[in-house]
Order: sequence, then structure tokens, then C-alpha cells
Amino acid sequence: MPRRYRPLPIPGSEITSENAYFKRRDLLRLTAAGGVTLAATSIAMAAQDLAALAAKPGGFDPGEELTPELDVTSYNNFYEFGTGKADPAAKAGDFKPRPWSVMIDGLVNKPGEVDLEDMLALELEERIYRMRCVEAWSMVIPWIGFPLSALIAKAEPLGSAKYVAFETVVRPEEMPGQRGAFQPLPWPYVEGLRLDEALHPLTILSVGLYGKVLPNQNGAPVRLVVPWKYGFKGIKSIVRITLTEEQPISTWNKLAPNEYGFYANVNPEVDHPRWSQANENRIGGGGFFGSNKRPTLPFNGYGEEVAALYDGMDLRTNF
Ligand SMILES: Nc1nc2c(c(=O)[nH]1)N[C@H]1C(S)=C(S)[C@@H](COP(=O)(O)O)O[C@H]1N2
Ligand SMILES: [Mo]
Repeated sequence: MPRRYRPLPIPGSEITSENAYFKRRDLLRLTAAGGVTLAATSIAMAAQDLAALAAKPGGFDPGEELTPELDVTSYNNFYEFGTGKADPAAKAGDFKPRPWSVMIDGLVNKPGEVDLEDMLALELEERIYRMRCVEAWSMVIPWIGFPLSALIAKAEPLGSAKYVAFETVVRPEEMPGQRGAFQPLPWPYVEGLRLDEALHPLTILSVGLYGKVLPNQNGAPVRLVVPWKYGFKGIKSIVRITLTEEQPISTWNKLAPNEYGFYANVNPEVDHPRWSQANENRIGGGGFFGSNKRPTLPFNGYGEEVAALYDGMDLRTNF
């Protein structure tokens, strides 16, 4: 039996800390309409938002032991906050993921800004997914999110749209990795998917994990999760989604095209030039790092669902 968790009832402290933004925003909006009663309403709304994150089960559970929440939220890659695995959890405290909106533009009938609140109002599901980093470690994470297709559909893609480009926020004042002498990456962090990959039911935008609002270090308030691809495709803190005709640039592919492909489908048979991709270390649970080694599965175990997307393609050249 995989170890499961039960979403906890919402403690009061979380309503005030994690959702202070809702209160503040609603207070601003509502104070004009007149006062104190409405402040109470906004607290109820905040509670509702968190409760919504205890979403309905969404299928695709690989039935493996979940990676402990502490590992999921303290062993991260998020270079905007530093290149060390512990940096994001230690240095993302000043980041303000609320209020937030995402611009959807490019080859769509209805370009525009979508407020986070409107995304949270979409039907949220819990999806337990394997995540496989290109660095050969992996986790199993209970994400909360909604299919990316639900958002794209609202914008009404044109027939000419073939790809989807994503962009992370740039905020040096809140993101220490974006200021100072050493800048590990060109900003903004950008990623892309083919439109059919973006519309695949496995592809989600996540707004939470372990029954809670997404922590800053995991890409608050909204990040991409594409479970059959290497982790770097899962772009965090998204501010813009653009439908394009040409294949978009992606940060790691541009930086080192021989090491990181655009497709980045998990493939145990195509090694990274500097290390093998045949196996992976499952983080947490099994003692010290390295003691929990297992073979990596093609498409990270999601081949039945997604292999057909790549029929006729040479996955060695299109890595
Ligand atoms: N904006 C942005 N998104 C990012 C990254 C990053 O540095 N910046 N790192 C990527 C990499 S390499 C991985 S493995 C995953 C890690 O997600 P996690 O920290 O939630 O496990 O985020 C991806 N998304
Ligand atoms: Mo990664």
C-alpha cells in the first residue's frame, strides 16, 4: 500500500498567513463598499479557497509511496532563488505570489489577463505524479491543479497555433537569484510545449500540493507539471502563456542544446552527455540519498498515455 495522506482541516494560522493576500485584496475592494462585515466575508472566502485545494481525486495515481512533504518543499530547483537545492526554501520568503494574473496571448481569439482567482475557480483535481529531474533524482508528488487545456480553451486558439510558450516572472527585488554578480540563467526562464502536448489530459497547471496552496519554492502561485518529461519543463511562477506557430525557445535547450532537448521526454535509453539516465534516485523515505535507486521508465511510466504523441519520431534525435 502506498503511504497516503489526509488533507488536514484548515488551521486558522494558514488562513491568515498563506491567504493574507486574499484578505488584503478583498479588503481593498470591499472597504469601498463599506466595512467591517465584509472583512469577515473575505476571511470566509480565503477559507473557501484553501478548502477548494482539497480537490477531487483526478486519477493517474502510480500507486507508489509519496515523497515526504518536507522533501518536496525543501529539495528544489528554482534558480531565481539560487542554484542550491536548499536555496529556494531558504530564500523565497520575500516572494509575493498574490495578487497574480497570467497573460494569455499570441495566436488566440481571446487574448487577455486571467486572474489567479478565476483559475482557482476552475475544477481542481489532485493528481499524484512521478516527477523525474534530468539530474537523475525523482519524487512522487500529490499535486493539485487543473488541466492546462481548460485554460487554453478559454482563450480559443487559432488554427495556426502549433506550440505554447511559457514565461516565468522577473522580480529581482523578490528573487535573490536574479540580482547580484552571478546570474546563473538569462531571465525570464522560458519553456514550451507542442500544442498537442499542452492539451494532453496529463498536462496540468498546479496551484497546490499536499492539499495546500503551492509553496513559493515549488513555483507559486501557478506552475506547469508535465509528468512524462524531465522536471525542467515544469516552469514555475508563470506570468505569460503565448500560443505560437514556431517552436518556442526553452531556457535549458538554448543554454546547452546538446544536453537538454526541446522535447525532454524521460528516456532511459538516451543518456545526458555527462551522466546516465538509466536509473533514478527516489528522494526521501529510503534513508540516505542513493539508497533508493530504481530503473527509469520510458516516458517516466506514462508511455501508455503519451507514446502515440510521438509516433514516427526518432526520439534519439528529438530528445
Ligand atoms: N522558473 C523556473 N522554473 C523551473 C526551474 C527554475 O530554475 N526556474 N527549475 C526546473 C527544474 S530543473 C526542475 S527539476 C523543477 C523542480 O520543481 P520542484 O522544485 O517543485 O521539485 O522545476 C523546474 N522549473
Ligand atoms: Mo531538473
